[in-house]
Amino acid sequence: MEKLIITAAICGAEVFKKHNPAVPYTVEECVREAKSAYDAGASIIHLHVRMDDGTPTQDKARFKEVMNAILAACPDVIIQPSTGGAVGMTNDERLQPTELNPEMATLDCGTLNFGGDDIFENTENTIIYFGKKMIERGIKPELEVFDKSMIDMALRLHKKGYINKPMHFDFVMGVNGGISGELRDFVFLRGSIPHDATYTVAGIGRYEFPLAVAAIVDGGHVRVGFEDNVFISKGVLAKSNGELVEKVVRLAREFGREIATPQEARSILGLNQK
Ligand code: KMH
Ligand code: ZN
Repeated sequence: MEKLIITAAICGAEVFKKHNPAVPYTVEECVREAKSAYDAGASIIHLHVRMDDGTPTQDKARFKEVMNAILAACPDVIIQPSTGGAVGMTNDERLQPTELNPEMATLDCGTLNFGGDDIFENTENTIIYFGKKMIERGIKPELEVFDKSMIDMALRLHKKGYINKPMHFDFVMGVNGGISGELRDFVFLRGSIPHDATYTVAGIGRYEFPLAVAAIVDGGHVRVGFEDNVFISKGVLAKSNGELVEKVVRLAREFGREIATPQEARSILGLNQK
């Protein structure tokens, strides 16, 4: 089996210090969390950024500052900025970090309810617009799918030339409004992607580690981090993103799966070597 790529989603846009005091807002806090995850075995940092008061932002200058600071501490790590941002942001606001020519970025493949009155809007035209920008800028998209229909959308848009192969999916499972994190649903998603595609799984909340194990044994890849889950075990807050990554590394070792370095992750995902 291929080595395991671990992605750390270190802060997200919907989780705050009131949920876990270690959620990073400042540049220094982002570096601390990214480095803890990298040192533990993460090869990709999925990145959202905040203002110092915790407000989510897609500001290009803020992304540049945080990305440069993370790269100074973790020189070979793959930084994957979010183009999802936070609910309610405009498309061009969300796309700002792609102007920094990252190796990867997320591409959200459909609209969904996002709890309460929130709607995370990604119309077909939005996905096409984002897909074209990523092709133009040489960025590999991580195709965020919150439901099976979003895989179908990505496959249709691949046929129309807006998303290149080989495709790399992220099954985000357990969002309030998306597909659940049950094993049955994991098997359904996993069986719905092309044979030459890769995938990672991001289980939300209590689904994080059970789905990590499913991907480990299936030959997929794993995303963990405060964006998805702030607990190391039931009722116990994780001290850092690194602690969440360490747990995945332990689980992977139990099942005989080795951990990919960032360079190995680049070769598995077809990114240019650095
Ligand atoms: N914050 C969510 C609304 C992504 O990073 O592309 C969207 C999200 C997905 O987190
Ligand atoms: Zn995200």
